[in-house]
Parts: sequence; structure tokens; C-alpha cells
Amino acid sequence: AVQVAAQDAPSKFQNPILSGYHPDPSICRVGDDYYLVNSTFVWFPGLPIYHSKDLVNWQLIGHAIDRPEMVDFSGLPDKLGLFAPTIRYHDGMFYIINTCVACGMNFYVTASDPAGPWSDPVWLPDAPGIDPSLFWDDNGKCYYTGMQGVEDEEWPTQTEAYNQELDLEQQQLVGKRHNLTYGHANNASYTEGPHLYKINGQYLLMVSEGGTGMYHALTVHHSDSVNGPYIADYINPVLTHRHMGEDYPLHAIGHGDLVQTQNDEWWCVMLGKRRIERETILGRETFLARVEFEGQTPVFNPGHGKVLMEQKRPDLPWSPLALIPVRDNFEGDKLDLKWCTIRTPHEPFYTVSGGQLKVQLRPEVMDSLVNSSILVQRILHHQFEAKTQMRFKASKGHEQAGLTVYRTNQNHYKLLKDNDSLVLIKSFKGRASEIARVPYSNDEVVLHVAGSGLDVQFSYGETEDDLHPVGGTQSLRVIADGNGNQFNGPGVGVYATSNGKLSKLMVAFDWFDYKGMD
Ligand code: 6LW
Repeated sequence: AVQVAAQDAPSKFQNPILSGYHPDPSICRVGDDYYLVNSTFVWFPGLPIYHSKDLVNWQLIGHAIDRPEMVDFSGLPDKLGLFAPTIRYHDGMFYIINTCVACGMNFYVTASDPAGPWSDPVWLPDAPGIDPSLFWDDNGKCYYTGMQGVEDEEWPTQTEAYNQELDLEQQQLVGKRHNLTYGHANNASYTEGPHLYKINGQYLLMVSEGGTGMYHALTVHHSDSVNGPYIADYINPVLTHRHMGEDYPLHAIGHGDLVQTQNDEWWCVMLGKRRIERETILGRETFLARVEFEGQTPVFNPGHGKVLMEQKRPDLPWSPLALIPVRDNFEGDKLDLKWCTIRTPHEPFYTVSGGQLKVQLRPEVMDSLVNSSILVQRILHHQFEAKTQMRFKASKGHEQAGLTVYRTNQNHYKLLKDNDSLVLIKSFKGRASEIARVPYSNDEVVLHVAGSGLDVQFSYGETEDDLHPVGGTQSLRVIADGNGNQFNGPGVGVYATSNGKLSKLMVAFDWFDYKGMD
């Protein structure tokens, strides 16, 4: 962190605290340090760990899932894989508990250093449902709090939050399972993301209700006993934007986790969706709100009753981070932590050396539910530019490499170079169409994309100072929430493929720029 004199620290902070694809945040504090984790579905590495000293400036320090042997996303659509995680610290050890949906279900990993390495997953085959959380009671017992569906034909969206003791020695759930709540604030639909806390001597159960869209909400429930009965708070939902109307630019507020600072303030991290013309481009992002307890009731942003885009910052030492440079020059022998591939890479397909990223062309294509030669980073801004300088000499038409704006295997853009041309392809709901093709035979090319609100424009050139638009203005609705995946978020990066045939070719990238404006 950069040193800032106390008098130079800002009095306010801006939301979101983690922009772009950062859903389902969970947080814990250890001394003066805060750690946060998000869900990542089929991105690999998965479950990014962020560190902060002030709850506002967050640095990516590692991933809980970063070895291909840990989980297998092969064949999974982009909305499955790693759902909402919980991070907790107990007795010298960090725990992340999570669900790999359609890839093994509930598991936890542990680490003494949250930057890693994390342990191999400990699978909990007896735990039904998703969204597990952990809670240690004063007597040292560890409780698993999860959510599961309820078999009810007339009420198919009803779910329940439940509790069961987790024996960490035996690494399995023991004893009886207890229903904690079915929820209530949205006709008891999709009660999920439960977290249990003990605050002022009472148990507090916070859950999300209404599903991760317009009707999302946080509700709290109180009990004198860990297994309930839990009584719903009078002021539920304690936080929601469901009543703000469809045109309010911030909606889907829910899925929160509470943290108490060393200075005795309470804050909550939660997910929300920013909208442009009722559409969400950047996916679910992480927001921060103040919480003050009135008796046992948590009041969110007292006097406002909603998530604020700007508010007084936590009473913590301001700890801004060094600015992330626009240009990644691929120095060293590893990719920066921000780079991810899609689905588990079972074989290495790239190298970083001599200031270049070299990517192997493989037969796999990003349109299939496999790991292709794709590397992306999150799009963090509504106004952004990405640019890369590529060296690539294809000898055959099926050998392609270039730039991609990716949301799912079915919804993405790619600007690719082959043996004699550059082609811009749009894939929308699984249908690929060629938008533009221009002759191009140089080995070296700069590829560029600029996003602005709902619009996106691709361009190319022999140098970065001489760029020509290709394909006209296109729509980012292609990668928006409304058109496919409401769970993950968008990425921008590089891609190479030999389209089903074998190839020995590698493509080299000299640098990659990501610049966010707004
Ligand atoms: C997550 C569930 C939800 O596990 O969506 O926002 C699921 N709510 O709690 C995927 O993010």
C-alpha cells in the first residue's frame, strides 16, 4: 500500500468497491487486515482473494482454486461451477467453503496464508444445496449453514436455510440438520446466501431472498439458540433496491456478509448490478454499506435505506494501492494474477518469457464447453479500452488468433487474424456471424476494442497510432446479463485456435493494455 498522510486521505469512498465481475462477496477480518472472496463459476483460477486495510482499496493477492487438480469444470456451461463462497478465519487458519455446482458440490479449503497455497478440497458429500457458510460458536463448535431446495410442486422457488454441525477433525457433517428459515420477505422465494453471526450475545442469521435479480433482498433473523427457532426481524428486508423501480441505475442488491472493524464499526459487503437502459454489462459487482445496530437490528445506511454510490468511508487508515499500469508487458515468467482462462486447463497452453506471452493454438474453440486457448481479464469499467500487439503467421485459414470480448461460450465477440485476413465475429445465443472481413497479411498487428456504455467498437492497425475501425459500432447487449448469463461477468483478452485441427503454431503477444475511464 502507498503511504498517505492522514490529512490527505479522502473523507468519502465510491461504490462499487470492486467493479466488474465480483459477485457473491464474503469477507472476514483478522486484526487490522480484511480479506474478501467472490464467486467465479468456470473461470480459472477461481475464487480470487482480495486484501484491504481500509475496506475500500482492495488488492488481488491470490486464488483459492489455482491448481487444475482441485476442481474440474469440463463440459460445464458458464453459469455453473463455483457458486457463492464464504471466507472465515478461525484459530490461525483461513477457511473458504464453497459449492462446485455440477462438479462435486460442497467443499472447503484451508490456508494459513490467504494468498495461498490453499489445501486440496475437502468434499462434504452429505451437505445438500449451495451457498455454504461457516460459523464457530463460543464453545468451539463449527456450524455449516447452507441452503437447499424444498420439494413443493406448488412452490418451486421455495428454499430453506439450514444448519448442521461440521466436525473438522472427521471432516464431515455430524448430528441433526436444523431448518433455520424458509425466508418470508419475497413470498419465501430463493432464500440463499445464509451467514450466521453471534452479535451482542444473540445469534443473527442473515440471508438473501428473492433471487439474484430485481427482487433481491437481505433479511435478518434472531435466535437465542444456534439451531433456532429464528424470529424474523420487524424491519425486514433490512436492505433491498426492489422498490426503487426498474429505471433505478443500481439494482439486485443482496447477498451480503457483515464485518466488524477493529474500531467497532459494522460494514456489509454485498452484490449489486449497475444498469444502463435497464441492461447490465459488467455483471454483479461488490458494494459496501454502513451498518449500525439499533438493539439487535442492523440498520443499513441509516437515514438512506439504500446502497449509496458515495458515502463517508470507514474509520480505518486510508491505504490506497499503487496504480495498476495500463500496459502489461508480460515481464517475468508468470502471468499477472488478473489473467484467467475459461474452464479447467488440463494441459499448459501458454508461456511467459522474454517479455512475450506465447499462446499455443489448439483444436478447441471457445464456443464449446471445454478449455480453449483463451486468457481474459475482467472488464471493470463502462468506458474501457483494450489493445494488444500480436505477432502471428498463420499458414492455413483455420489457424486464428486475436482479441476477444467474452461472456459465455455462446455470447462473445472475437477479432481474429488468419493467414490472409482479419475477421470480426459475433456469437449471440450460440449463433456465430461474420460481421466484417478485411484483407491483412502482415505478421504483426495491433488489435483494439473500445467499450462505451452499451456500444463497442473494434479496430486494427499495423501500429497502435494508426488504427482503422472494423465492423462499425456493435452492441454490448451481446454480452449483457439480459441475454444469457446472469451469474458471471464479462472479460477481455486474447484467444488462439486451430478450429478442430491440430496445429503446432504459437502466437506471440508483446503487450496487452487495459484502460478504464469510467
Ligand atoms: C449464488 C446464490 C445467488 O450461489 O446466485 O445471488 C448464486 N445469489 O446465492 C450464484 O451466484
